[in-house]
Amino acid sequence: MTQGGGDTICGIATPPGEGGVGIVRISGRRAIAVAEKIVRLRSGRRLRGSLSHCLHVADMVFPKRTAPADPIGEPAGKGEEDFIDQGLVVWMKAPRSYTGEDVVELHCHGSQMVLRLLCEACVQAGARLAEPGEFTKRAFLNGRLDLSQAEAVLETITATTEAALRMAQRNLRGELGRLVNELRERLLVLLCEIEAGIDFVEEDVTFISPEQLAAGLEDTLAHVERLLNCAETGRRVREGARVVIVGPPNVGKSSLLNVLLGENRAIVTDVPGTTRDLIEESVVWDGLQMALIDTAGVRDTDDVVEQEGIKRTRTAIEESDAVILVFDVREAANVEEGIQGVGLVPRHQGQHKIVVLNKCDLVPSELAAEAARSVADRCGLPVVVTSVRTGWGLDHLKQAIRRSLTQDLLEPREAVVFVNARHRQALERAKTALINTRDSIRNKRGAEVLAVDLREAADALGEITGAITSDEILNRIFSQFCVGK
Ligand SMILES: Nc1nc2c(ncn2[C@@H]2O[C@H](COP(=O)(O)OP(=O)(O)OP(=O)(O)O)[C@@H](O)[C@H]2O)c(=O)[nH]1
Ligand SMILES: [Mg+2]
Repeated sequence: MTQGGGDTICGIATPPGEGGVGIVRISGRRAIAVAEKIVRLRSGRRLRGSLSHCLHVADMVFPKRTAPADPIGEPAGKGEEDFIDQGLVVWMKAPRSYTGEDVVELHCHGSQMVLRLLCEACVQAGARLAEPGEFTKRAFLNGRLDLSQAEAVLETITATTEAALRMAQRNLRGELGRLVNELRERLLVLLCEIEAGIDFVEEDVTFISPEQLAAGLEDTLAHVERLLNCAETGRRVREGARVVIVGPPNVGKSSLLNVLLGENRAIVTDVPGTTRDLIEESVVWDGLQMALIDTAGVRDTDDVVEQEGIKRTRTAIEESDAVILVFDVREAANVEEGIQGVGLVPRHQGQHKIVVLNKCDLVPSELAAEAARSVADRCGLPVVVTSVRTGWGLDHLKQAIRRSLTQDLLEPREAVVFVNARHRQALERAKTALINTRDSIRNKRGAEVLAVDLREAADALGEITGAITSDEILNRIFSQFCVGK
């Protein structure tokens, strides 16, 4: 499988700029031969004769350089080697390497000049400069990674929050690939049964009953839908979720924003209608990024500025991933009215909503607890009792927000894989094809028709892992990588 006919490639694996260490990577059938022209192990051994997967101290030199060698010293004598740097060298024998080919890494000082010269030396020694993502592409082509894992390499490199990183690493470990493969295998088994049925139609043998087929389809469809839900979580985690704080005037929305941000961002007064405009700030909680948005309290008003503020509140609600509905606990009886006042339907699915009953310091605790129970029963929404003044309930609220946005992403027991836009498209196609198959069974269409749709669903799933792929898909994915990856 490995060491195919392709060229031997080289590239700088570390980021541009100065650093402690810089790494040039070489991969391909001739990687060791190329490196042997450049590295001189201090042990005096040849690279090939030294241990694989171990670091060796080495000088790195130009194999042969024709141009005037040393601009500040003596010109190099005939056959004399130009010293580039000293460092460490590791070689990894195929197939136990990132790409599945022979790989050599030259660890030198983190200087762009040294790294450039080393690449130049590699090219002189017979390698060519790698294209973006070419190392990872080779890893995929050699079966070291499936396509979802290759994408997870990029997602890992570009993750900016802990939650994004964890999700990327689940995919890197192959979880998405495993889930998708299981579904695809199941569809292929069903397809086999149906196709066998087609072949033996004359002999009147039934291979799979329509009921069995329908049950298999339903189950697969449910899994595909679950993965599609992960896409939404994935987007929120990568881009940061939008959480909007709404409610009637003077209930403590701006106070809540300030305490959640840990800074006095919004003006707080006891005058109802203090906040007029949207106030947006981003925070990272436990590795999860989100934008918190404070809004103007919603009420009937003749004030044109306030009316505009309320209009903006409504737009912010429409664009949000989660809504925190804040009320004064003493007004708990009017919560439903208040929810309708901001234009929300309590039991409407899709957007996450949390009711906050604030200012609980102003009422006896049993009363607050009773109010929370009653609101939860009536509205069917999670309710958190808080006092921004004393800090009561704020940790609980943070947890509730986090949970609603991530479906427990940060708890390992409820694994959420990262479904990116490409996976989502493929899953949508699979879903449509599965629904078509289901309709065909219900309408008693022929096995040939079923087979076409099932095949389409299996192929769509195959695109996620790269079991089914095209140059176009591969180019699109790997061109997003940097050169040394
Ligand atoms: N006792 C008590 N007072 C609070 C609490 N939270 C906020 N307040 C007070 O309530 C008043 C209104 O607070 P804000 O945060 O400005 O309320 P708001 O909902 O943003 O009001 P608008 O911007 O006018 O819609 C201020 O005097 C706060 O100090 C709380 O938990 N307990
Ligand atoms: Mg306010």
